[in-house]
Amino acid sequence: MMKKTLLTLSLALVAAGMNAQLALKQQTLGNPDNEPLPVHPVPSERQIKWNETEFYAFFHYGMNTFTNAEWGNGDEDESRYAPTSKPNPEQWLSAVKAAGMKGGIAVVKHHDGFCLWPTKTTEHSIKKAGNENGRTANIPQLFGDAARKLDMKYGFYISPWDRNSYYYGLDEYVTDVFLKQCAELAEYGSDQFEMWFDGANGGTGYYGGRTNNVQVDKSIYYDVPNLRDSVHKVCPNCVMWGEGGEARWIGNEAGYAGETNWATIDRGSASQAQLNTGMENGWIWEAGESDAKATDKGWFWHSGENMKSAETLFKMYLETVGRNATLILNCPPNTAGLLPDATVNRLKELGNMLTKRLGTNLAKDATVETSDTRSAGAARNYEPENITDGDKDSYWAANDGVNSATITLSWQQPKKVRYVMLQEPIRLGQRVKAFRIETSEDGTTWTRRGGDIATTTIGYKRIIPLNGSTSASYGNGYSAKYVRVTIEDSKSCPLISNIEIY
Ligand code: FUL
Repeated sequence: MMKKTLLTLSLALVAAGMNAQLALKQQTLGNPDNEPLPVHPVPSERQIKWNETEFYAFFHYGMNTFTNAEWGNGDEDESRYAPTSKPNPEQWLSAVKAAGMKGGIAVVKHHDGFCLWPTKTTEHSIKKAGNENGRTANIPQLFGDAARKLDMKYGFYISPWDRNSYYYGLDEYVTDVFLKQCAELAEYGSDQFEMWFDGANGGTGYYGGRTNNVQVDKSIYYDVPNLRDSVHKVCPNCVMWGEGGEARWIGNEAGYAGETNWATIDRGSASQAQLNTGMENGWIWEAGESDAKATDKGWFWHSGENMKSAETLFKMYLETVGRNATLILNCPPNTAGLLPDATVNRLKELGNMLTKRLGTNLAKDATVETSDTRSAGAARNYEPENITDGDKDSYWAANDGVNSATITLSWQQPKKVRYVMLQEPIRLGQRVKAFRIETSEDGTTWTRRGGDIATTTIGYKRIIPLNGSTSASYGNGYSAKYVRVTIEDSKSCPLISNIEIY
C-alpha cells in the first residue's frame, strides 16, 4: 500500500515537472510575430549575403596569360611571368562595375601552381617573376585594396589541383601547401565573399618532375571541413564555392541555369542536368553559380580574342541571375595586366543596356492587392505593400494552409511593361513551385504572358521576359494597367519579398 502511494506521488511529481517544462518550452517557442515556419533546408546568413552579390566578374590572369595556355603543366619557368606594365586590378574592377557587377574573383593560383602573391609555401610565385612589374604586384593585396576602395565584393580562385607541387596527391600537399595557401589568402581581407575551389583534378602533369598520373578522391582529399572552418574563422562571410560545398556549379560553362531552378540539391549524387535545375526535395542548400566567358576564346587572355555582344551577355544575365543563379562573368586581363579597351567598352555598353531595360521599376508606384494576407504579429506584418517597399527584409505572406494566392499590381494610367522580377525571402526556404503572370488593360480581360517559359520556381530572384524570349530584342512591350501574379502552388504558404516591373 505504502509502495503504491509513493509510486503515485512520484508519478504526480514527474507529471508536474513535465507540465512546467512544457510551459517553459511554449514560452521559448512562442511566435509573437506570427512568422511563417521555414521550409527546410534554409541558407546560412553567409549564403544569403553571397546570393545578394548576384553578378560579379571572374579574372583569369597568371602564368597562362604569358604562355598562351589554358592549363599549364606546372613546369613553366617563373621568369615567363613578365607583365609589360604593372597589373592594375583597380582598372579591372572599375570596368566591371560599369557593367553593373557588384564584385569580382581573381584567379591567384591556377592548376599550374604559379602563385600571384609571395607565398611562403612554394618558390613557384611572383617572387621569381621575369620583371619588376611582376615581382612587385601582389595581386590579392592589390585586388582586395581596389575592391574596398570601389565598394565591391571580392574573393579569390585558388586551384586545389596543383601540377607544380611535388607533394600533390600526398597528405603533405593538403596540410603544408594547399590549406596554408588558403590561410594566407584569408589574411588579405576578412571581408571576402567567396573562395573558388575548382573541381578539375589529376591527370598527367609535371608534379615537381614526377610527371605521372595523380588521381585523388576529391570528396575527402582536400580536408574541406577543416578548410571551411579555418577560413570562416577569419572570413565569416566567405562562401566556399564548388569543392567547398556552400555554392554549386550550374553544370555548364555557357551561362544558363534551368528555368526551373531549386537552390536545394543532394550533394555528391547530382547529375549535370540536376546541377542545372537543383532538386525540389534536395537535402542541402547549395544555390547555383554560373561561370561563363565574356570573350570568344579561353578563360585566359589570348591574342585576337573578341568580346561577345552586349545582347549575348544580356541574354546570359536573364538566363542566370534571372533564373535564381548568380553569374560570374570572365573578363581576362592581358599581358599588360589590364583589361583591353574593347572589353572596357563592351562592359559599359552592357551596363547601359541593363540600366535601360531593367533599371526603372514601375512597380514602385503601383497599388498592390492580394487574395490572402497573413495576420500580423506583434512587430511584423505581412501586408501586400511589403512587396514594393524596397525593403529586402519585409515580405508579404499568406496564412498557413493557403498555398495559392494572387498578387495584383495596378496603376491609374496604363504602362508599357516588358519584364517582371520576383523574389522570395529565402531565409525561410525556397517555396514556390508554380506561378503565372497575366496582364490586363481593364482588370477584366487577362492575357497570360511569358510565352513557353516554365514559370515554376522563383527563389532568390526570377526575371520573366513577358514576350517569352530571353534572346529576342527588347521589343515594344505590352500596355497594361494591371499585372497579376498568381502563385499556383507552393511547398507551404507562399512568401514574396519583392516584385519589380520594367
Ligand atoms: C575549370 C578550369 O579547369 C578552367 O581552367 C577554368 O578555371 C574554369 C573556370 O574552371 O574547371
